[in-house]
Amino acid sequence: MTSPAGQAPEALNENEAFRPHTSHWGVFSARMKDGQLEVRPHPGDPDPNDIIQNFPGALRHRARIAQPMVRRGWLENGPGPDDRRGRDEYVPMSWSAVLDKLAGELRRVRDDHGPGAIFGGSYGWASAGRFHHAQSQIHRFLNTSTGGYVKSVNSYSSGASSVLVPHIIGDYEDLVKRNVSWEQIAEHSEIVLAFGGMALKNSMVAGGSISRHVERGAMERAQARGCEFVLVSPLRADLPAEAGAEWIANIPGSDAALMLALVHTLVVNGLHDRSFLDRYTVGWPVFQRYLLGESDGQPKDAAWAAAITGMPAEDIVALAKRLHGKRALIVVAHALQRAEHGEQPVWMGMVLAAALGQIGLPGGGYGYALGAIAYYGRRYNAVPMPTLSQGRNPVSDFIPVARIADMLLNPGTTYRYNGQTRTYPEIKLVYWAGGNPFHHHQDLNRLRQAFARLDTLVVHELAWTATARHADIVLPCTMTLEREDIGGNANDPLLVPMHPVVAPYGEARDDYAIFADLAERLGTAEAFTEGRSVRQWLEYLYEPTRIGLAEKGLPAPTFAEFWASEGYELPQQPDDGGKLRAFRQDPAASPLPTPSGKLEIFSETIASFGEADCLGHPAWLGARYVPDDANPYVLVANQPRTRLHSQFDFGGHSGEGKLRGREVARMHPEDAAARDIVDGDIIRISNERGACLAGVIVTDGIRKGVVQLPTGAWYDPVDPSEDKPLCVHGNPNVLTRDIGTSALAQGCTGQLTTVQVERFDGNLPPIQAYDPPDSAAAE
Ligand SMILES: Nc1nc2c(c(=O)[nH]1)N[C@H]1C(S)=C(S)[C@@H](COP(=O)(O)OP(=O)(O)OC[C@H]3O[C@@H](n4cnc5c(=O)[nH]c(N)nc54)[C@H](O)[C@@H]3O)O[C@H]1N2
Ligand SMILES: Nc1nc2c(c(=O)[nH]1)N[C@H]1C(S)=C(S)[C@@H](COP(=O)(O)OP(=O)(O)OC[C@H]3O[C@@H](n4cnc5c(=O)[nH]c(N)nc54)[C@H](O)[C@@H]3O)O[C@H]1N2
Ligand SMILES: [Mo]
Repeated sequence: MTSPAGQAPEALNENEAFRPHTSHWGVFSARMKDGQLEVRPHPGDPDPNDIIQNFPGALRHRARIAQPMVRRGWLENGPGPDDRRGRDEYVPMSWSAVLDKLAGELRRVRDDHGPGAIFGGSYGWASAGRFHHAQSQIHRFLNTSTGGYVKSVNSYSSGASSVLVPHIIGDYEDLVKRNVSWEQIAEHSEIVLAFGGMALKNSMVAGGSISRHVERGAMERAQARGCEFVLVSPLRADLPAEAGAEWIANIPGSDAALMLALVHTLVVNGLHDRSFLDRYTVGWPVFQRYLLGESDGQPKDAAWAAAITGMPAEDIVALAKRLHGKRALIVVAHALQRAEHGEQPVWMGMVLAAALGQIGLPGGGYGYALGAIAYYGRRYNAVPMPTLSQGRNPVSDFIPVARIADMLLNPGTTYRYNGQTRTYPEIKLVYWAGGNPFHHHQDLNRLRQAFARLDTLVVHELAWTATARHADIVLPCTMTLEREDIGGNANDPLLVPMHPVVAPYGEARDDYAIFADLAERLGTAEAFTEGRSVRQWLEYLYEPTRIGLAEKGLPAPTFAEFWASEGYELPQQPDDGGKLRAFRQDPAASPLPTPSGKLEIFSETIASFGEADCLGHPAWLGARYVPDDANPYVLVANQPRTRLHSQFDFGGHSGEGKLRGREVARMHPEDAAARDIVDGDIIRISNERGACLAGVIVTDGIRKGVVQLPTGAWYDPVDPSEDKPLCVHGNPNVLTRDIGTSALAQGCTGQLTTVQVERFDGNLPPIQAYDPPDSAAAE
């Protein structure tokens, strides 16, 4: 191995001490003993979770990719559209041969079509670790070595809110990360109204690292102090028992109507905070005319909302009165905006909090997405975090991230996004490292058609995900426990030396090493590697943190001292409520970064875009998920408890949560009885886009008429040559619709759809998702 990136990590210490590591779901330590991986959570974590227990079974699972592979059709016929992707054979190849081929293909696409024909958005969560962060690596590689790439903007998490919030509140990060904290809830909140809840299954996770899970304890302390929690959600488990919550099981997708009726009730009873609305907001008068029905003839009152939400009118009125006069916090989960018209509940949540006059007060106001991820509601670190520079992308073209299938299927056509009319580029090559579109995208049968159109699909993966199985070139990468790194998160104080505990699986290599050797072939090695080995990069990335500590007059360990430690506690910034608190204290001196400097209940900017599905003020635009005879249930496709997305679905903890190997759906007892379904059955969930099997738990913890199936079971088509094969494993994205939230944001709408459900009595097909695809003899 000649490139600096190829140097071996330090010697591994089998049978010895546990050494620190971290993951998106918690800091832990690990060791190999007698060939077995053992993991245990960080001793300082008050509420660790079992997702780390997916590591031992996953480490050497047959689903891992052992060597570089090339799809037979691509090898034989060269680059080009091919609907055999997803059902073709693979041919193993040596690293040097496969990288020669890939470098040649990158050169061809760049020279013949320009870098604007390369899609390198590569969305996905990858693994923790500040250096081996797959997106940073791939973007840095494409920027230095191919002349750039078409990127994606925003996320599947917050596609609608991250576009909306800058127009109406200000900086998105300030809203979710420097606003109401768990410390404030424990101490100050008197009532927390949580739309979509703050499920502990979700706050298990924080991208990058998390050393302390505080959410359960904070809710417990608040409740013991007398704080009331009210959960509005189709699932009771969306708040923990510790919150002692009252559960309102509303109809999915109806929250904006409920919020309108709550504000309507405040207004007609004179309970809205007029001085707050005058001083801190713009556009209330226009909105109030809509609210009272003066502009459209329909007052948005409790009786109107009762039919839409499934909540009795008198309960809506009582809830509005209960919110008044208290330190009230309105929480809106990300999930509510991952649906058609998802902008509306996010905007209405702000309006409700403003009408209560609570924004900017400790423990009060608007806690958008609080509890969805464990880096929300925390303090920021006071020193810089190690960060790998991605360099500059010479290509300015982009798509909103969830529009990928639209882009591939409709090159040259136009679409609306954030006030612009944009044109989809013509993409020839897609390069993915660190994400799984066959996990995250909607309408997977449509995604397969989109990928069939490409010249070339390249994937770096540690396991045979469905995305890897559709690729033309599959490059096996290391998993986190096979490499050294620095772990941390800007909202968690512990900086973690991540030690490797085992040698790479098969021929797997770090993403960095793969890109370094590709860059060598493209003549850009120096620009990509800057001549550093992995260890030299870690030392280099650590330096700004060390300098930050020294400048504060704090002990500033050298890299060697940090590396020998169990982790280093960084200083944190005060929990000061951020820009919203400062704005409340002095709106003239600390205006919000919106066009008016205030909270925008009416946005001139959004109104000027003229979109029918996102007006100048929040509104009820009609129900989007209405059951009918063909599809009588609303499906909630939310985040899984036993893993992060699709990661290590083949691990032990994820497997234990399944039923006869299938992902588990939840149904209400009356719905189950009507279909002769009992607890433990296998069901078939279907609609016009596709079908999947799932196990079923029958429970009264779900609203009648709603079926819930979490994401993350690997796509497992029984016969991939069919257009709409049955997924035998329970991936809900064969059912969800691939459509944007609105012309404003074009966000992901994967959370909700409508479906049919029946008992499955046929022979149960085996799970094949983890078996490597057929491969031919080596080249
Ligand atoms: N129906 C529906 N769909 C949804 C959602 C929903 O609510 N409903 N939620 C959406 C949301 S919020 C999100 S964020 C997305 C998540 O979608 P993704 O982030 O794409 O899902 P992950 O399973 O985390 O995919 C990460 C992939 O990276 C691989 N990986 C891990 N480490 C490395 C590494 O070091 N190098 C490389 N090359 N690969 C690595 C893993 O094996 C895994 O396949 O899903 C979205 N999809
Ligand atoms: N264990 C685990 N934790 C995770 C993740 C994971 O994969 N596994 N993923 C992480 C990521 S990337 C993200 S972005 C966050 C996502 O955070 P969210 O998007 O908030 O999480 P979800 O679990 O999809 O949805 C939360 C709850 O919203 C409820 N809900 C759905 N639709 C509606 C509706 O219309 N109205 C109301 N009132 N409630 C509704 C559902 O019952 C659901 O359980 O979670 C993070 N946390
Ligand atoms: Mo997400």
